This record gives sequence, structure tokens and C-alpha cells, in this order.
Amino acid sequence: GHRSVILWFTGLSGAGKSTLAHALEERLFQMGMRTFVFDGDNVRHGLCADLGFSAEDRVENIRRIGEMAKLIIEAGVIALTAFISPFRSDRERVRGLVREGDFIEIYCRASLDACEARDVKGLYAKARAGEITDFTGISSPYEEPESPELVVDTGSRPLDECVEQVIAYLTDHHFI
Ligand code: GGZ
Repeated sequence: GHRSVILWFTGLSGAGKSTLAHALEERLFQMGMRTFVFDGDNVRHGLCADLGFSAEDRVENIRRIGEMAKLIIEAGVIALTAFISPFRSDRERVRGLVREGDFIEIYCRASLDACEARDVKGLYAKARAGEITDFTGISSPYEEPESPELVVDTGSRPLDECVEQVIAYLTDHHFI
């Protein structure tokens, strides 16, 4: 058995949150754990389809995701959430929803330069051109975590190393 927990990935667009969450899910599944990944693909098209990227909408987006993750861990499932979640106060509110220790904030650290250089979806270029407004890092703020449980250098380290870093944390703290 394992303790259910929320693995909350935060970081810029293109930092690798979703990639890391899915790679971890694969590892945890192989270890026999039940997991669920929430990311833009399965949340912003459905539960949060009515929300955009204004500050108010992001607050509401994170609130709903936090409540969902809380329900999921009550069912004994490890919740992995991969959202920019740019505001410190929103992340702290989610932390406060669950029991002490059940919220693990994982900062996927990648510089704006690195994310913009990669620009996998071409969104940074559009944001620079003014075709997308309120874009995180360009025209909307990102508040770095002040004391996250983990900092993973997704911008500069290979994926498998990042995965092992999180697995080691979970093992050391007896989550798995
Ligand atoms: C930031 C945006 C925006 C704006 C569309 N700002 O790299 P992606 O494409 O796949 O991830 C980004 C995703 C961010 O949604 P989140 O739900 O994670 O944001 S938040 O936690 O702040 O609510 C990006 C895409 O949506 N995207 N417009 N203006 N990212």
C-alpha cells in the first residue's frame, strides 16, 4: 500500500511539467500504484473549458483542479497535476485543502530563455507578436515557489534524471 498524495508540478509553459508527470505515472504504475494525471489536455477542454487565461480565470482553474485532486487522493489514487499555476497563493490554497504532508510542490525549473528557445508549440512567438495576450512569462507573471518540496531542473537535466529525483524523494519520505 502507499499513502496517497498530490504531486503538484508548477512551472512555465514548455518547462516539461506534463512530460515529467506522465513519465512518473508510468514508473508509479509499474510499481503497482494507482495514479491519475491532470493536465491541460484533459482539464482545460472539459471541466475548465469555460476559463481562459486572465488572472481570475487562472485562479478558478487552479481552485477546481485542487478540489479534483483532493477527491482523487481520498480515493487512494496518487494525483499528478501539471499546470503552470503561476500564483503562489493559489498553490498554497490547494496545500491547505489536504492533510499536512499530502501536497508535494514540485517546481519544474526552466528559464524563460530555455522555454522560449524551444517553443514547441510556437506560443512564445505568438505572445511576443501580441497574438496571444496574458502569456505567462511574457505578459503575465509567474511566481516562483519559495519553499517547494522539490526543485527539478527540467530545463537543463534529462527526463530520466528528473524522474529518478522525484522517485527518490517519494521513497525517502515513505510515500512509496
Ligand atoms: C499561458 C497558455 C496561454 C497563456 C494558452 N498563458 O505549453 P502549453 O500551452 O501546453 O501549456 C500552456 C497551457 C497553460 O494552461 P494552465 O491551465 O497550465 O495555466 S494556469 O495554470 O495558469 O491556469 C500553454 C497554453 O495553456 N496557453 N494560452 N496566455 N499558457
